[in-house]
Amino acid sequence: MSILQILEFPDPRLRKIAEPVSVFDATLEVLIEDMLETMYVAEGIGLAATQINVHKRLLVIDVSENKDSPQAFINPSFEIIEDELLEYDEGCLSVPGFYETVSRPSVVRVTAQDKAGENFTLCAEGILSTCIQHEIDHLNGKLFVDYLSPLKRQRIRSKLEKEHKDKASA
Ligand code: GNR
Ligand code: NI
Repeated sequence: MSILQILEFPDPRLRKIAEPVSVFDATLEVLIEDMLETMYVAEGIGLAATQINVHKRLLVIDVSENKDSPQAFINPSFEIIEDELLEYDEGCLSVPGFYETVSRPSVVRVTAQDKAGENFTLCAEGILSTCIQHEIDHLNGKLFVDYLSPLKRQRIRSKLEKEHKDKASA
């Protein structure tokens, strides 16, 4: 298994729109395993393929306490079930060190394929709902900072750009 490098805001590759997965083979299974390992090492609860510079519609999630419930969603989509909004303090492995409140629909019905290409659907609420919506945003080139004010987003951008510059010259 391999740990993959996670792109960081404002990397323009995070803005690419991912393409549907059409081949369900051993290569896809390896990619899922590598994404899960990368997510666990980074201590995230989700990871979208876009974040590791693979522009395919694929994401992994584990919102369990014991980190023993990995889930992969391929070609995922969702429908809003409950118009009520849930506020959550969101973070992102591609925006390290920043947490801001984002409101999203509280309950969604998610439809996706598993690694064998079988369709499944589930109803998500709470952190699972927030996380799946956050990950599907990544597949569409969207980041949680896009929901913040331009001023907040610019501050985050400047700080991360400085960190990247400092790291590059260290
Ligand atoms: O690890 C993560 N935590 C998190 C917390 C609140 C809302 C969304 C997330 S997802 C994030 C991992 C990540 O960046 N996934 O794209
Ligand atoms: Ni993220």
